[in-house]
Amino acid sequence: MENREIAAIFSRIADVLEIKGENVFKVRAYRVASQNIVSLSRQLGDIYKEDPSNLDNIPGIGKDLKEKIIEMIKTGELKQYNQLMKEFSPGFLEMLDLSGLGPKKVKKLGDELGIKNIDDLEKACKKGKLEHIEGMGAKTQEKILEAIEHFRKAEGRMLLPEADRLAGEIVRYLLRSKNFRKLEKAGSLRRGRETVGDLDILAIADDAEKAMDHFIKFPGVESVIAKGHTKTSISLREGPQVDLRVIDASCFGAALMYFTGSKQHNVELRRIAKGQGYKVSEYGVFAAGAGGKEKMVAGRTEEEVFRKLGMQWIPPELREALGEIEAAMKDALPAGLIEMKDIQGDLHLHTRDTDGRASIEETVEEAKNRGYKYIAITDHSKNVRIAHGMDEKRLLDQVERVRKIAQKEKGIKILAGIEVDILEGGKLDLADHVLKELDIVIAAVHSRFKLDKDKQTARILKAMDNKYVNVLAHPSGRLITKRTEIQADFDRIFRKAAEENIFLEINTHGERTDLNDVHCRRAKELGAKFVIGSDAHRIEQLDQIKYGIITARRGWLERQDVLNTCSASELFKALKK
Ligand code: DGT
Ligand code: CA
Ligand code: CA
Repeated sequence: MENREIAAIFSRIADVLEIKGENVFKVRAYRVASQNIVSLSRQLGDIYKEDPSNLDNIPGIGKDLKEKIIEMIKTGELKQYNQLMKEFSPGFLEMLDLSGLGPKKVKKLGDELGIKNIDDLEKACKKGKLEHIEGMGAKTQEKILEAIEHFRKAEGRMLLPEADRLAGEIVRYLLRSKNFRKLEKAGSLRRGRETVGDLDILAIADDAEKAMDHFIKFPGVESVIAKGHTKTSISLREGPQVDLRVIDASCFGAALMYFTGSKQHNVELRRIAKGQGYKVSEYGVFAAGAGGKEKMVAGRTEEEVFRKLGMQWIPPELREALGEIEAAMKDALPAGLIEMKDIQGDLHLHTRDTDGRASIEETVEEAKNRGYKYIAITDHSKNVRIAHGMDEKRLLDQVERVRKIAQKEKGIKILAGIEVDILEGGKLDLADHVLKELDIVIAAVHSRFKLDKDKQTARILKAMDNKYVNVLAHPSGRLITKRTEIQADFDRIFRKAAEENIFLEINTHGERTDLNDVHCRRAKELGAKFVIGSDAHRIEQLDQIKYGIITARRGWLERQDVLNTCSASELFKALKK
């Protein structure tokens, strides 16, 4: 069992014990264990194999929990957990996946209204039954309905990073068989959509039958949906379906294009090909030959197919039928579409001075390991109380420490910054005379997401008037499955950003990827510039920046549109206002 599966079980046990009204210390023990396991850099199974007593060194794991971990490593399950799950009707615990609903509320809904699942809950909310329950009310009810709507939209779909990780595991597993000559991820994952339905993998194999036999033995398999020579589908314990297709090398490019999609892109492409006298399918590009017989004229590689159709090769992230085909025919695709290797540094990072895990020094070390030329330390301001946000005095103290560390570092520039809250009326949470001391000021909305459109727009525009603001962080405020975007006139915000030399952030923390692809493309049209920030709260989260690159690419952004692709000296120039 993987660490994240073990951590998920402990976290679910904590929830369930809380619903059952068990001792708070016991509940907390499971929760802490779960969190600590998630942040381990090695697999528990490996630690155990090396020497079982090393499990004792993991913080927050006592004798009892250690036994349970060993049971899961050895048997792939936990009896206590299976037993606990039997005590609840199916669907009841699913309510815990709704944003804003914790164990306490779920228990109350069950006890007082007899609610058994999300459908019950939705009905109860619509009838106004939560209004009279202590600690809830009309507002909670509204929020729950919204959470349900979000949940339904995302149901059955994974977030991109999760899909990417799973597909990576499967491909690594498949490669252990010497049978595969080529493996490619296709579908929405290859296009980099922010959520992914099922996983599509294409292969060239020496022996298709053996390849499929190996595939269905993947350790994460729950069931085999259909098994054939050319296509086999499995479903995974973690949820999604995976389709593996074994393709003939002679038409691999055509198949890869077809199964990358999107559907709309395929339709448009075929229409244009038809106008040129070609028929395009997953088997290749065909032209009418002698005697009315069709002749295959391209298909081995994608490049070959696009060339035949008189187009540039289109990066998968752009294949959404949003003008990319026309552009490719005119040689007008973005020439320098941004890539991971263009990124020179990360300008949105938290430390343990507020709600991050790492010290400033550890963060700097991590950035150096990545070969970054610069980073910015940007903790929270005081308005974000749960994050232990800093007031002016604490910030100035941090700046002093950052400067000291910066002096000692040769290869990397360390910027002193802040992620300062935009208060309800548009004022910033910290005084100008302190902001003035910083190298970078990121302004962000973290509260009052529900203001009406005029007020919200005015609030943000006013914050952008502050002459020290360099970046507007996660401008739309949405979380993919959990929170809709704020109501605001984004065109006005994007125009103002362009005028005031304020960079719009693509924030890659958790479910943000905000700005999203559509906003990026629009903002670029309006002349705005961007920055991609990981907003990491732990050092491993610096990795997330790669998903911001994908978003930027889907938004047609090029290297020169993104601030943190430039050299350190250009960076300081760009931030001077
Ligand atoms: P997903 O899985 O919902 O996130 O989205 P996709 O894009 O991966 O869609 P999926 O898995 O149903 O199919 C993979 C690709 O195969 C899709 O992007 C385009 C192609 N495809 C599937 N069905 C059709 C179809 O009926 N017509 C056309 N033209 N292409 C299709
Ligand atoms: Ca798919
Ligand atoms: Ca599929």
